[in-house]
Amino acid sequence: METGEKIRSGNIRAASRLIRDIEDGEPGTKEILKQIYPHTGGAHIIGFTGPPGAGKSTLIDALIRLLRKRNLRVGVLAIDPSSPFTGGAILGDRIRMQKHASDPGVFIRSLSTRGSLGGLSRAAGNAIHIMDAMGMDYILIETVGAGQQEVDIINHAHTVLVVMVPGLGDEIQIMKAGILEIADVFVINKAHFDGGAKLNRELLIMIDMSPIPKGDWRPPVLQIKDLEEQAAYEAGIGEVFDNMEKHRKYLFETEHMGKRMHRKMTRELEEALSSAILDPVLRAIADTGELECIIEKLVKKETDPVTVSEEIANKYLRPE
Ligand SMILES: Nc1nc2c(ncn2[C@@H]2O[C@H](COP(=O)(O)OP(=O)(O)OP(=O)(O)O)[C@@H](O)[C@H]2O)c(=O)[nH]1
Ligand SMILES: [Mg+2]
Repeated sequence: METGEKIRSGNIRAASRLIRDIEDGEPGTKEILKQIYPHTGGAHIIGFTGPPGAGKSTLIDALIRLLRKRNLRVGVLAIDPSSPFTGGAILGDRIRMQKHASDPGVFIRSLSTRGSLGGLSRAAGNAIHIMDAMGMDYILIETVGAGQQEVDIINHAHTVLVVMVPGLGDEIQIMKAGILEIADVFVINKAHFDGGAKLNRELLIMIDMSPIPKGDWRPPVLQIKDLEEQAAYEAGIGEVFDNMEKHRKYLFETEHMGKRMHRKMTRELEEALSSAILDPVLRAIADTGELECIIEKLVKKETDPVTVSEEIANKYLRPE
């Protein structure tokens, strides 16, 4: 069987290898991505973002269990180096995650934020396509909500959950800038802890004050009880799932799925163009040592970035 077919049959080993080969820049991976692309589009993609330690991985782990109980297949992509998925967290979390390793209906991968040549968002996009082609019903992406890079990754999702936790103070304030533009559902973890009610109130006020057009989706604010109170926690997870489904339904029943797909495709095209045009040019000038010379000249102000870019474009992008 060819790699593309193996992936479409849900072969976890083939998918892992392809993701690794893409990361390593192995030749031939683009052909496989082309082959599988027509078989994507079936998965609902959910982004989870929020400050470090807010409980994203814990929430995802509980959702995996819920989805598996319903016989739904799930791919998980973790983009946080400190995430339990990537092995950076405390032992208990790692053991919890490993439970899923033997389940063929679960495929968990992590992407490192370090040394990801050619853009993390593109790498995430490719990994999502692979999981989608594998026939996953849901793809859950975890990122720590901070910079533009994370927002770019989140743009690959259909539904975005922002996970928050009381007591983080300033970090939350920082996160609030622009958060409404990306959040479809807010989840307050450990909601009954000190500051939980205040956080809830603040989020509701923020949503009330935002100019959401009438009839459009208003992000619900869900409150999750402590993990230790197992039944209450599970009930909270059920509510998260219900709201994921509600949002999915909303997207399909309105023009919003189309809008999101437009945004997603714009992003993917930009990333593919950068892979097809920018990367080879950068590689070419790096290999010849030209890049270093250019940077030296720039540092000494012997030239400027605009002039240099024009010269490079003339040299490398001129039609045959
Ligand atoms: N008591 C309690 N602890 C929780 C709860 N949810 C998560 N935790 C713990 O809080 C810590 C952080 O949770 P994670 O799920 O790793 O948080 P995260 O948002 O994925 O963190 P990063 O990936 O580092 O950004 C872990 O030790 C969890 O076990 C909860 O509801 N109650
Ligand atoms: Mg995590």
